Amino acid sequence: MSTTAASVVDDLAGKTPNNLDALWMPFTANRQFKANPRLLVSAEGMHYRSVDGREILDGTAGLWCVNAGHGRKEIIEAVQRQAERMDYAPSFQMAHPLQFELAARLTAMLPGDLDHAFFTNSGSESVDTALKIALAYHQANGEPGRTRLIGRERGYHGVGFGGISVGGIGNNRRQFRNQLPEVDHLPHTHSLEHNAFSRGQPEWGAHLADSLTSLIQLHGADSIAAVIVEPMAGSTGVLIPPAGYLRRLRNICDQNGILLIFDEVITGFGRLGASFACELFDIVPDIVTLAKGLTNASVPMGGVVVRKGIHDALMTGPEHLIELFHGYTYSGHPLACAAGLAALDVYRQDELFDRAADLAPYWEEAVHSLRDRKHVIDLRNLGLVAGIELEPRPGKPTTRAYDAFVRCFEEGLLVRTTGDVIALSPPLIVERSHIDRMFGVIGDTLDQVA
Ligand code: PXG
Repeated sequence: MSTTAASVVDDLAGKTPNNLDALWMPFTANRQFKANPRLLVSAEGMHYRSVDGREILDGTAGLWCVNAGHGRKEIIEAVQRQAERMDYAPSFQMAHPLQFELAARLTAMLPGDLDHAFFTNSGSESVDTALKIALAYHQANGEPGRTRLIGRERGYHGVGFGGISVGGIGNNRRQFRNQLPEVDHLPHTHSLEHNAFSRGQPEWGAHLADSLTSLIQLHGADSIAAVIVEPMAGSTGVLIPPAGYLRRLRNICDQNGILLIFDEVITGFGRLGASFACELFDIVPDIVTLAKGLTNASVPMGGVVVRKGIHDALMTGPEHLIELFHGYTYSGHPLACAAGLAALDVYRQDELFDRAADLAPYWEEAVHSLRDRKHVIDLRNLGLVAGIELEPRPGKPTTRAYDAFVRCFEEGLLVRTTGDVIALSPPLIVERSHIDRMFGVIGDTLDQVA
């Protein structure tokens, strides 16, 4: 029997490979994982199937990205069709039609004059691109001294050097040490003392945005290029912005000529029950970074959307010269664009962003039903996101949440943990019955975990 290259996909779909050694896995305890691997081999709708044939309910939309659920036929067909028509087109000084169409449709979804999209292949690349655009903008705008970048403690902006510099997660920085020099951080907004068990946006904490004023006093407004925040911090363990906080940041940035970047890699595409966080909070940032849900995660893709004024400030000088010395081989890759166009269609046709908003109250009740379960010290929710914070084991932080994650997986539920927080972010097609099952499994698991 002749084997085709494609049959490799089928051959490997049902077994654990003999050699796990050659692969160095990202953000994974490699040795621990390989001693007891968890392999997923197929996915449809709300479920994965594991290599041992078990159905796993997806409580995390993969990694916050499969917003329309798995295996969407519309997306598969679009990618297949494009793969057959044209695999790749050069992205520098050449183009193909799909990328213009996707840029037009994407920018039409964003508020205000967020009118121009630059494509990347990941959230990390989107963040580094956004930071570079901010710097280039100020230079073009006659303020080359604006070079400082402000992030936030506990922020996650991917793993590029720009992203870890403005990011505020110690572990992601410590091993590498050498980072962008002119960076400072706002305080994070998490407070168990004031906000534990809040529903939706906590009341306390808008004043924390005023720390930006202190940083402006410290460094001088004319040295600061941009502030970058996740409108809702996901990776660090689901920190919901206090009511009024983002508005204050916007105002302070406006008063001081500082660009505001919303990193919407997680919050984009319906996650919070609105198209984007900027729509939900009615705030127009200057730059938005995207990835994940842009293609429903079917093909890697990211994007940066900027306001007209930023774009136009760079579209100056002789027309034969490149305006921004930045880009990727795979910027606007044809397969990614096909996937993106199809994903946007699916979101619209299935009205998934409204669906997330409609389900959010039920979700909130389910989240807070865990209040009296063992180890729970906080519950947080917004849209279809939840954070369940556990009391750390004395001297062994993160191990309790990790044990809960492994047990949930054994019970057929995929959750995500970060530190001692269990984070949930299901596909937006989730049904009430799935929600009941998720919180049932988690509640029982917490009672069993030591
Ligand atoms: N910005 C934000 C806000 C993110 O959440 C990135 C940038 C980087 O994206 P890429 O595509 O380069 O990974 C992210 C990524 C988790 C988790 O479980 C979160 C992310 C990635 C993997 C896991 O919290 N966010």
